[in-house]
Amino acid sequence: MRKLPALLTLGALAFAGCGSGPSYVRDQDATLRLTLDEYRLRPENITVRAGRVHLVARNVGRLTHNVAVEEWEPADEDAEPREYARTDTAHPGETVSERGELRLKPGKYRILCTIGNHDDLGQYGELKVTAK
Ligand SMILES: [Cu+2]
Repeated sequence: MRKLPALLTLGALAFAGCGSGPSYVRDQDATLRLTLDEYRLRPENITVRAGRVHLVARNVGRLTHNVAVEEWEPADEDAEPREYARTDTAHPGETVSERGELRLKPGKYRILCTIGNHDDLGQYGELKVTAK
């Protein structure tokens, strides 16, 4: 009986450590809920079902931020990545959402802050859109 908690702990550790890639946070009700600060966007890896998607980004930092959804890799290396959506600029303490209607097909997308050089400073993440 006394071994049970230890086994459970080991099981949890094994589960947390398995898989080679990043772990993805699954959205709730097709809404990507993101938190922004200097210079991060959390969760960094998020997954959502294809179709209509909503962005809700809360700025908990001290500078202004936003969120854009771009294609992961432009087909043409020299081309600017296509942008699918962008939120308004969020001032500290504000929550913003997407402008217009955002619909995404299955695939991999980049989510990032387009303000200043925040993207270069690490304010980006990966969005995986799945068919189901
Ligand atoms: Cu930013």
